[in-house]
Amino acid sequence: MRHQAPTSRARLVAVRLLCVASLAAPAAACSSSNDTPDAAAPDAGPSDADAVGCVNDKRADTYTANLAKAGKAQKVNATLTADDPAPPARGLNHWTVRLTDATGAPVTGALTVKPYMPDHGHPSSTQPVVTSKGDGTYDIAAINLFMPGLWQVTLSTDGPSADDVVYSFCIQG
Ligand SMILES: [Cu+2]
Repeated sequence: MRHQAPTSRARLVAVRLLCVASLAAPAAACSSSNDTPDAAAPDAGPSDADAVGCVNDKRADTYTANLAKAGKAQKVNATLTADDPAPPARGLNHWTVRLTDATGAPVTGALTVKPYMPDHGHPSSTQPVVTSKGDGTYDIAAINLFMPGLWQVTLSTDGPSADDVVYSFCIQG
């Protein structure tokens, strides 16, 4: 039995719906689908789900298609226009992002992508391969989210639009 705080139910339901939609995903990637969000017991602390899946972690973004994030410096806005698998999952992920500056113009400069697990204090084992399309979109291949837990994928631009955009996802086992 896993106990969910009421405020986490919407996210859990979203996760379950996404899992249902991802019929090709391994069953292990959808381990939360057997949870019982209507459990009546109060949430007295970290739950089983927190320990194994970070599904209640408020640092994690709630996944949607075309998920938009603003940079820390408010100089860049990012949209995750495509991601395979969707939502991001354990293993190799392939993203397309679109970057615009504060005026809405496309950002076309160099982009560095760094996956990192803040709770474990380590980066990914390999560097993603970033290709600028020259129109504000970037192809980001081989984002290796190799273990379950919270991952932060930081997109760093340089030049006049230097900024860091952080996507955070709870990756299931
Ligand atoms: Cu780790």
